[in-house]
Amino acid sequence: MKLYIFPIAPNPTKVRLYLAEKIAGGAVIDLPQIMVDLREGEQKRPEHLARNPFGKLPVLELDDGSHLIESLAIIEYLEECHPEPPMIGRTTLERARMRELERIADLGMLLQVGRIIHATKSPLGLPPNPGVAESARAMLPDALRVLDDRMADGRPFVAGAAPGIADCTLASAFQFARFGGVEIPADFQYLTRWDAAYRARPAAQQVLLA
Ligand SMILES: N[C@@H](CCC(=O)N[C@@H](CS)C(=O)NCC(=O)O)C(=O)O
Repeated sequence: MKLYIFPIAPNPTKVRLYLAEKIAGGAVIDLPQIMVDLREGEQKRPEHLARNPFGKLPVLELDDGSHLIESLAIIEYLEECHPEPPMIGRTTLERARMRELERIADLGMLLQVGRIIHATKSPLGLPPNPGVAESARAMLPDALRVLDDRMADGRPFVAGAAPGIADCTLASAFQFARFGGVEIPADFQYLTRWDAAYRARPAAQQVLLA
């Protein structure tokens, strides 16, 4: 298998954080990571479009030559191949909670941060779109409030006592926000604290650049 990625880009980053956490937790996963340079537009070249017709990252190339082209599907596939340590949860309810928080982090934060950045100063050179930036900025606090409230019980990770896929998505979103200058208000105190603690983890340090 091979994983096609680009550093900083949030969807590849959440898969890379997931892999770093699994490996730090003892899983043996030999998965070469190959860079497709988004700044050079390599994702739109025929060789990459053959992997993913949307021209996006990440892509997981399987040993039979077929591809998985959605970050969450890639993570769920890897998790089923390597169940230990569990990064989605052990019980039915734990898994539902983890997936719920991961979706809130992804749709409520990562996606909105991406919309703000690409609508203001897109690293991919997309044209500015003030209306999109404004609507994404208006949506962001709702998800941050829900996540902050959930973490107000003092849990060290987004869904509880152990790192999981919600942490990977959230850390990727925070990194992209820093990279793109999207400010996260400090009054989300539990999130702010989590961000500092999560970033200091050795697994996160291997992946995060900002
Ligand atoms: N839903 C997809 C989104 C993938 C995506 O938007 N990837 C971005 C990087 S974070 C990308 O490759 N953008 C390049 C482009 O749009 O040209 C996933 O979760 O994997």
